[in-house]
Amino acid sequence: MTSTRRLFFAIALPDSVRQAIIGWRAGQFPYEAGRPVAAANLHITLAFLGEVSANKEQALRAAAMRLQQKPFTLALDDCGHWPGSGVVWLGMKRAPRGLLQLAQRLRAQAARNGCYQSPLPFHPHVTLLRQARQAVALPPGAPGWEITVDGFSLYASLFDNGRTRYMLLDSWPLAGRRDSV
Ligand code: 2AM
Repeated sequence: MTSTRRLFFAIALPDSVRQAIIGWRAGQFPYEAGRPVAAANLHITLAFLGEVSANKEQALRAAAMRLQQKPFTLALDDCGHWPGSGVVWLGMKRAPRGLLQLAQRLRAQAARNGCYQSPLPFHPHVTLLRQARQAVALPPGAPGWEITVDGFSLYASLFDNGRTRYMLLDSWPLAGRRDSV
């Protein structure tokens, strides 16, 4: 039997932004609203790959290395709730083209390599709370933290001691002059 691991491509958030987000979150949502995602786990998923074999992982890494795209900026200025999946999220009122392009390319490569890709539209977000199945009073927006995205990463999702942990496996830079939001 070949071993697999649960992988996804994502954008890491700078430590300062993650700290600012958890401070803001603590003031916005009551304890009972949902289970807060640990600061270390805050990220924006670009492509979820599912359970991937070592061979397939190699092919996906090679594709990631070949990908050419300029850096871009994004602003986390929106907040919402998906009661069905129990997720309270931070997102963008207007996702930059660079972000949509990067996700689209990674998702196309993933599909080509046999990783199932959801037909639902891509909605880039940072998951803030899980198990939020009841109505949640949402703030009208979010502070609009601005992030320059000059790379993307491959993570493994691990479950140990009853906790989900994301392990950074590799990162690739985006090169060239930055696109504006
Ligand atoms: P979520 O935060 O909205 O739940 C690791 O699990 C990352 O992959 C998370 O960002 C998670 O999104 C995302 N993810 C997990 N399962 C997924 C799926 N079936 N389709 C798309 N994204 C998924």
